[in-house]
Amino acid sequence: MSEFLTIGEPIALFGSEEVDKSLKDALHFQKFLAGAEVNVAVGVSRLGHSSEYITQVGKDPFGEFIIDRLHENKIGTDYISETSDFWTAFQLKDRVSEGDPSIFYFRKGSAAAHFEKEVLDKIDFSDVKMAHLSGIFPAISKEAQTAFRYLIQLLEEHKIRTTFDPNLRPQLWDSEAEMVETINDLASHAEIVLPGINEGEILMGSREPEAIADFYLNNGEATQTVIVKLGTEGAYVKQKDGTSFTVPGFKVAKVVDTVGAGDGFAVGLVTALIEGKDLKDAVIRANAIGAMAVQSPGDNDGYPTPTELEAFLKNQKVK
Ligand code: KDG
Repeated sequence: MSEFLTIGEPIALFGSEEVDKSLKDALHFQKFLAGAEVNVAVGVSRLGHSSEYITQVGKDPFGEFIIDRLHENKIGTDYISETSDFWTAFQLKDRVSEGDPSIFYFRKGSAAAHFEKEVLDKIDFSDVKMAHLSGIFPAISKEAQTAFRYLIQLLEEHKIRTTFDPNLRPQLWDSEAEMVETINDLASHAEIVLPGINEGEILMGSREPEAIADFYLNNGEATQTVIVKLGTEGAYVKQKDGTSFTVPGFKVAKVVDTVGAGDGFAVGLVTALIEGKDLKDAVIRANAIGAMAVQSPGDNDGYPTPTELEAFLKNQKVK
């Protein structure tokens, strides 16, 4: 079975090809595979590790497009169910010359939102070394959240190492209070928590990396390491034993699209840990893939092969 697994909602993404045009006015779009967790599976697989992606798609052209892209990326589809009753999600993303693009989702009541937890009973955990979870899937519906919590239980039973990215998406939650309470509860089950510096303000009222890390280190017994993503500045790491360090980010010549950088960060971290690298080297790789990700228009098409990663690490300077 696979070394890596994740669960999420896959999305057919239409990325505008017209810089600084609103989604209303843009006429030309390119279609990509997207979805935070599937991005991670793509990156892990591109670096040569076997990975499985858990979800449900609709029997529709977007669902078929997603399954084809998963096969193309050699991602296992054994735990993907299909339904004729609900559509696969899609989204529009604009192209901006500065800052983060805006995104419009068509995903409410999607096929993934109706994922049934029984599929999880089929999972073979025997070779799984790491699992990546994010706060998006539990936000899309009550069924998805129930399945997500069941998966956490199974991962705990099988003693699988887990990373958790809060990935705040306020538009998917009924209220900010519900989002904060649920995300922090889910984070308490992960060995490694990966909040973004801007998420700290919402999740525990601080933009201070150490305060964010301390919050999660005291949040639950499972959490051993917190890595606060600092954007272009790199990442701050703190561990349960009190050790802490900062790993600076890499210089990026031209930012094309910031979406997918956080998922790329998770790719670097997870693959390095699967390969037995130490935490500092894992965070260097995480920063590198985050920096590579922002230089392409799709969410995950900037993620490297092993050769591309090696070349990047050899040629780049830290910021
Ligand atoms: O991290 C990238 C994601 O934001 C994008 O692929 C879409 O999954 C998505 C989401 O819910 O925002």
